[in-house]
Amino acid sequence: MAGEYRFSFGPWNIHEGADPFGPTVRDSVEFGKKLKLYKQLGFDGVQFHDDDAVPGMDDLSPEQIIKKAEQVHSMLEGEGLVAEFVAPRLWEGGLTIDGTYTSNDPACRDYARQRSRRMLDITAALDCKLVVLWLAREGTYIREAKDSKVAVERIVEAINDMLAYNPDVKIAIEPKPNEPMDQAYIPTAGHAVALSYLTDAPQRVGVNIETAHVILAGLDPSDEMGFALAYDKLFTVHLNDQNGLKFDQDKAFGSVDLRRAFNQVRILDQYDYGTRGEFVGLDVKAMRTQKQDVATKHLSNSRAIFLRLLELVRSLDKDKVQKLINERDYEELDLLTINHLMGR
Ligand code: XUL
Ligand code: MN
Repeated sequence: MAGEYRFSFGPWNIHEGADPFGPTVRDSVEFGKKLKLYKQLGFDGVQFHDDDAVPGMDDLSPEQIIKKAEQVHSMLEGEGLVAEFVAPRLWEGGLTIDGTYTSNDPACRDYARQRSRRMLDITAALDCKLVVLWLAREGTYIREAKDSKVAVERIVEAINDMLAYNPDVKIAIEPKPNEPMDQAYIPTAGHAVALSYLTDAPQRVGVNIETAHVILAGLDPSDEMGFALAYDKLFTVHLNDQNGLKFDQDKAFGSVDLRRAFNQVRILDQYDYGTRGEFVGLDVKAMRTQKQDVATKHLSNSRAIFLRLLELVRSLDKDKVQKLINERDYEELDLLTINHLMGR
């Protein structure tokens, strides 16, 4: 069964374990060494932030950026890997404190536009056709700080600029309702899909559904996936897990709520996710307590849980399920599902 789905993660998913209350607890793993781990762990795709590929890109010329990205592309080829997507890391710089595309300061908006174009140069150099936009700082801490109508128009304008600059890419918006902002402008799949129809090329703008982000919005991840699938806009996923409404945890897939994870795998498999080249993307973090030499288990475990759940999805007695739906006996369907998850 493994091999039917291709899996990806980002280099940031192997990390040093710092949190807002304490420093790093593990050594950094050099990028080249991380790449060597992908195949060993069962992964074929690399998710990139622009500066994962080209560190310090703000201090480099466009030509230097492209050259460096081409070198990274050769490294990927050497490992038999492909770049799944590139995302602009727009939330760390001094010019993006008050937002990027929605900043009130035109100089900051201009920086965001230029940086996004460089990100698209990197995408092309990596022979990659997908961009992910997590709109980290496009929101407010207080409602009075920005105009929410203008903010949406500015996001559309920025996306149109990207669509025109690199006509080969599709753009997947990764909705998240909060963190770092109090309120984000594009918090759910519904917002992202609606926004896509304001752009110049709606068919090229879709979504990346992340489990944890959906839970933070108080919604169900498999339903958000179904919504995006109904619009043919589920360009990729960020599977992980989340224990209630708190900070974004990025826990291993299925580690909190197996049934919720089962339903995500179920909707993906039911609608042939992956057959148009989509990756099963993870966005997971190792626990801070994890020691250096075993700090990739969250990745291999998430993949293994997905594949085990896939077996359960496919072995579920579909006739029985349909019969119970026909009879409207959802109590029995509940038990059937739980028993199935418990291996009975
Ligand atoms: C943030 C998040 C990001 C995006 C990529 O919560 O999930 O890592 O996935 O920018
Ligand atoms: Mn993510």
